[in-house]
Amino acid sequence: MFINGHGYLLQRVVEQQLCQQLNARQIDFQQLLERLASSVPVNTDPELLKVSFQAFDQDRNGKITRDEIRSLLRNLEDRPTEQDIDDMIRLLDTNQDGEIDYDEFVKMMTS
Ligand SMILES: [Ca+2]
Ligand SMILES: [Ca+2]
Repeated sequence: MFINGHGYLLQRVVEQQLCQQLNARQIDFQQLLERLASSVPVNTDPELLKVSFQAFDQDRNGKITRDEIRSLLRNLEDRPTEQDIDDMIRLLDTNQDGEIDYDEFVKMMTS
């Protein structure tokens, strides 16, 4: 199994995405992590949920595809395998249409 579960993985993605956004305001990664550590969990903050969904949905069509997940996770230090990506999609894609929409994403993050 890949790191400590998908919630943790998604949180890492959110951190990375927020870091990129905050870089423009001269906040470094260490400060960002401290800020995140002292703030509410990602899954209770609607703004963070939106940011994290948009981090995955790179073409902004409202659906996350396997390719989008793969290209985003490739940037993380803990590189997932194809099996990890399969597991993640299976977990998220509750209506099993092969893509993850915002409702499915939110349901997973807040459950
Ligand atoms: Ca998309
Ligand atoms: Ca779906």
